[in-house]
Amino acid sequence: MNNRLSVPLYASLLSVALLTACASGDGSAGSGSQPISQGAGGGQGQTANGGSTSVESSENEAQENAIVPYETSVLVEGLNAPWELVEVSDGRMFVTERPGTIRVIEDGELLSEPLIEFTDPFNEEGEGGLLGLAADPEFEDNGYLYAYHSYVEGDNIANRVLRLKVSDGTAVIDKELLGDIPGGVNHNGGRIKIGPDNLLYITTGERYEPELAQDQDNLGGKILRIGLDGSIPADNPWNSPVYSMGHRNAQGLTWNPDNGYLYATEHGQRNLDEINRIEAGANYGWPEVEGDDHNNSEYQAPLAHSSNDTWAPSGVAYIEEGPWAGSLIAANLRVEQLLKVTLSEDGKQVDQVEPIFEDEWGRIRNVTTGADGQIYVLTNNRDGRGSPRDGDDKLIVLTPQDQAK
Ligand SMILES: [Ca+2]
Repeated sequence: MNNRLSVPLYASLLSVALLTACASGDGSAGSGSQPISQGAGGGQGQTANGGSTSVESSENEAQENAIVPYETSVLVEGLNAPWELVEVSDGRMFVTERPGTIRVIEDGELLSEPLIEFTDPFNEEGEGGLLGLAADPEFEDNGYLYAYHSYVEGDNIANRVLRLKVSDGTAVIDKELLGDIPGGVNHNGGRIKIGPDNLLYITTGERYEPELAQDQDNLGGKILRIGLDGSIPADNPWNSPVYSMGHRNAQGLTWNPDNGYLYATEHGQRNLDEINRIEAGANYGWPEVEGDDHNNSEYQAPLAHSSNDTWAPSGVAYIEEGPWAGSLIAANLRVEQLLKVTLSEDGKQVDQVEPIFEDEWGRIRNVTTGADGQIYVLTNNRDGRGSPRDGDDKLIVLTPQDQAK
């Protein structure tokens, strides 16, 4: 189980012809281990001589890192394509299942009764359905959750962000905060998280219409930011919900709470999956640029990308405590692993990426953090692209070895 690997990295200046449209960023083809490349891309405006640096992990480092410093255990089995997990102040966990239910975990038990089951106009097709979930910082007092789901609107699929109100063991839809987000069978984005500024950040996809990502006025292919009441923050860059643009299908968001840096994962077209640091008003390039094309000064380069390989990254968590503190851990779907992303000290670059738990649990949808340095992992073998095994899908808990009993 403890098969943490360290793979040599190299900075790459890529000129990869990307002529083949893929089935989806979620990746439906077979898996396999692969070398990991890192784009050493820095900030906006980087030039062809933008100071790329090579990073190589030595054999010695690989040896030192050979043990995963966590104990793993399965907390819950029998989830159906879970997408997001949030823990609230009373100790309950709420888990979204893509087919349209929010499940409740109480005292380590998955309750049979869902918190809410979404109905018409709810839509679950392809990658769409019930995706992101966030709990209000004042949940204990107001019972508010925020959810992102696909729905049918006329002949089209769209996505929307709802505020839910929880009372005891059930929830009702309280208010639609933002609707008409472009949706489709695939590329619906769907991660929602509340930032350190108490505002709601939302990833959206371009539903296979790449030009949407470069249309500043369209909500597709973006990272959005709205108030918890649905309002548009006064300091948003374009007087709209749009916070950053040029994204293909970002599905992971996380902050370093110490410096406020926001990181996002994004599915590339066929490869070139990205880890980006998100800044207000920046353009991350899709579909004009993928990976770290240093020959442009217009688009923000990723901190790291998968080069010719695929990660298919979905949820990501900044680890605040425990053995991996200061790193990002990303869920990978197609390559069926976690990706440990070591950030530079200033948080503006990626020093190393390493696959962890390769081929251990199948497709991984999400990673979140819990108390005492624990890390929660959601598998996704029942999402239509995986091979479900006994007990799938699972909530797996990683507990730091010095905390494990
Ligand atoms: Ca990009």
